[in-house]
Amino acid sequence: PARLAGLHAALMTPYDAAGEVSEPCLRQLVAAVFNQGLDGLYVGGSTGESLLLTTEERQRVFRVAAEEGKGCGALIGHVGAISTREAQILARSCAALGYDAVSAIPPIYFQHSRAAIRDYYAAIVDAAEGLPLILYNVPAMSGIRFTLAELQDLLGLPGVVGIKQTTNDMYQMEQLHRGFPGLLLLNGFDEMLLAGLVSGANGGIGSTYNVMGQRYRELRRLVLAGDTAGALAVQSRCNAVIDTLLAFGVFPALKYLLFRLGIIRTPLCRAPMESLTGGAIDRLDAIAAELAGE
Ligand code: NGF
Repeated sequence: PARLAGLHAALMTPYDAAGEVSEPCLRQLVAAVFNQGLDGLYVGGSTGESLLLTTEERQRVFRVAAEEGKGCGALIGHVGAISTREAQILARSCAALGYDAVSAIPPIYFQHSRAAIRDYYAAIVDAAEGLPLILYNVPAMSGIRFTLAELQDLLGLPGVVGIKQTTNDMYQMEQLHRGFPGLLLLNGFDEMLLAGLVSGANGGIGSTYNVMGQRYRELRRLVLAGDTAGALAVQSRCNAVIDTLLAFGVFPALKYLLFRLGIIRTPLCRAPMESLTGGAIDRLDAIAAELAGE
């Protein structure tokens, strides 16, 4: 699925001052992401705080992103949930809204067997009405660490076309690349995009693409042109920013940048996600000024 390869922003969810999902800000953010020339949107993932939203809110975010982003690039809807039933409801929404693909974390919290996890993914494919499914492998957050053989089993399910690999394990990335020709293999950690691309990833999905989309496009262009040293220089510029974001909390810090860039109106995240602490503001203001000047 060539359309799904490339660089997709993991869309954030902006709120208004009362903490409700802000449709106008969401529309502005979608437009801002596509203005950076990115290939698509990953809607309602970790970055979208999806597990802190109600099912209705997640559906609203899907709808607004589709209304604003349709025709601008690929739309991937993250439908992962604790229950298969909720994931299926969300997958049906994505299908009805004309998304290009759905994606899902494995079911978390309860310790399910690998067979139950397989059934969960098969049920999502079933509900997605023909949309392809991209597995979301994120052991640091899900607590579920798949072996290569277990991933092979899931990738063999009808309808599963790819995997979003959010791990530091570049050995497994290369094994996926080598073992599954034609697999849609998307890098998860932005700070390792270069490593992921040279290990076989054919694109990436990231939170910091919301604000540094042009840098990541340049990085990928350089990799495709064979200029690894040039790509490393761009990765280092991205990582100098990411170091600061990680120090203050990636999501609140990113929201603050979007706020300073005039794209969203409040930098709030939804509790229990913490808000920004005072000490972060000066450094983030400097980053916002740097990004605004590019
Ligand atoms: O936030 C996480 C936690 N990962 C994202 C991305 O892989 C997934 C990554 O961009 C994502 O954004 C989503 O599902 O919405 C990091 O935030 C970034 O590399 C900083 O570490 O796994």
